[in-house]
Amino acid sequence: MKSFKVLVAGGGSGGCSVAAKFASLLPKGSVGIIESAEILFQTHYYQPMWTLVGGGMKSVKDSAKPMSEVLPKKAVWIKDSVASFKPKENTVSLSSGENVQYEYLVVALGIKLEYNRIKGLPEAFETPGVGSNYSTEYVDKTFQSLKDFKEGNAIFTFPNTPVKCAGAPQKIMYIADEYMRKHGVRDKANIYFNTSLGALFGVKKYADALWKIVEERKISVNLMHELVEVKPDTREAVFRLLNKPEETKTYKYSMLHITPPMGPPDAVKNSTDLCAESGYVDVDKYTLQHTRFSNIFGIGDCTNLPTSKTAAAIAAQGNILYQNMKCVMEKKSDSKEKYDGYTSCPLVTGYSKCVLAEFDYDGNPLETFPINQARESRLAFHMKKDIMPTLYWQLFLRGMWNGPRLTRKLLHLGMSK
Ligand code: FAD
Ligand code: UQ1
Repeated sequence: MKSFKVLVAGGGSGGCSVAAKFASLLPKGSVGIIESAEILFQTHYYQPMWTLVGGGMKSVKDSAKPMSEVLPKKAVWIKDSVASFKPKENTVSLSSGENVQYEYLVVALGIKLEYNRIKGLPEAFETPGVGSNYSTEYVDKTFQSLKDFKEGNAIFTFPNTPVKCAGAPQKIMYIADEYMRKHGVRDKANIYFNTSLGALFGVKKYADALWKIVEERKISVNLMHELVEVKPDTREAVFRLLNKPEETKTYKYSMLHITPPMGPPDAVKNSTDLCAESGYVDVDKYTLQHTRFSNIFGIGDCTNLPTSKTAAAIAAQGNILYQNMKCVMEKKSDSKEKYDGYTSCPLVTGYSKCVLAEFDYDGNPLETFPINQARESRLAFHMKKDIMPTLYWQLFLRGMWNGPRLTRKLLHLGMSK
């Protein structure tokens, strides 16, 4: 049986960046990464770019690099998928039937997209007007639908589950609004944000700013609306009204952008020793250590950390995980490093502007720059579009970006948390 000092399950944002940290610390071959990414294409995607792909500003190709280029060279890539975890035996079972043993395990399997929980999907993606920025398969359809749009309803949805990047479902709506204005069809469009949530955004400071933007741009927000069915033949989308669960409301669409329901990966959900009741990896919200197995840690979208699931959050989590796991490995008393829930969402509001939300577990803003980041800014847009991709590929994935905490402290002359 293969055996590793540190085994990392998943080679996405969290898995790759944490594996890089441990691969630098330990001798060659000590770190194993199980990553199934599309056995044929073996690609790592920079998912935050898909918002820009949906708006025609970048291509899917721009968001991709071969997995072999990004995974740390000193680590061993196990090209298989995790079937289940056996934490009591310190092993992971693979789909091939093999088992892999570990001393320390990091779980970083991301979140699962569940398009098929909506009646009519995924088939409706083959019909005009329906797209989704959450998948490489459907993101080009978003821009195609925008280009084809002539008149009618453009509807943007938000599911009744946790999601990754909770701002992304509305970013594409602001981009679409600007595109339609530029192309002279905005007068003939009704734009709807039909969200399952009871708020436009979880943090008041940014929600207030976004409400002003939707009002200015004449966008209709329908709260507590969950998409349950797409009928491509009649171009209708059916929503369950969550405050009157027996009732549904049907909207005609010319364009429909779908954010799918999401859930924990099967391998986590089915390993009851590993997951919380919600099905996500059960970790301590401050240390990222598993609540029952001291040699297991979790990071990113697959965990039950009560913060907004983003790569920015993972940048901050990565260093906390590394410090705390290293302490356990060296049998030192607990490290003092505690994760404060830092997360960030660059809420792109068009083709040149962005509201840069940054906040902690308590919803307190933790802004990097000494300006009011709830105001739309060109600088934030430039950072999102032109700086973040390089930072992601060159620093973050190599385990060398732990988020903007130090920059924030410097720019606030040490007065910020
Ligand atoms: P992932 O990066 O998804 O990695 C999980 C990995 O596990 C994948 O490589 C997968 O192939 C692998 N895997 C899954 N199951 C198995 C298995 N059984 N066996 C082996 N391997 C498996 N974040 C930001 O910070 N800023 C943004 O602006 C932003 N915008 C976004 C816009 C969009 C449209 C989307 C989709 C996401 C956005 N995000 C943004 C969120 C960010 O991309 C994710 O939160 C982040 O990539 C999650 O990292 P992860 O490691 O948890 O999961
Ligand atoms: C960030 O650290 C990060 O991770 C690499 C992102 O993902 C792409 C982000 O979108 C953002 C906004 C941050 C936070 C960084 C700064 C400088 C605010």
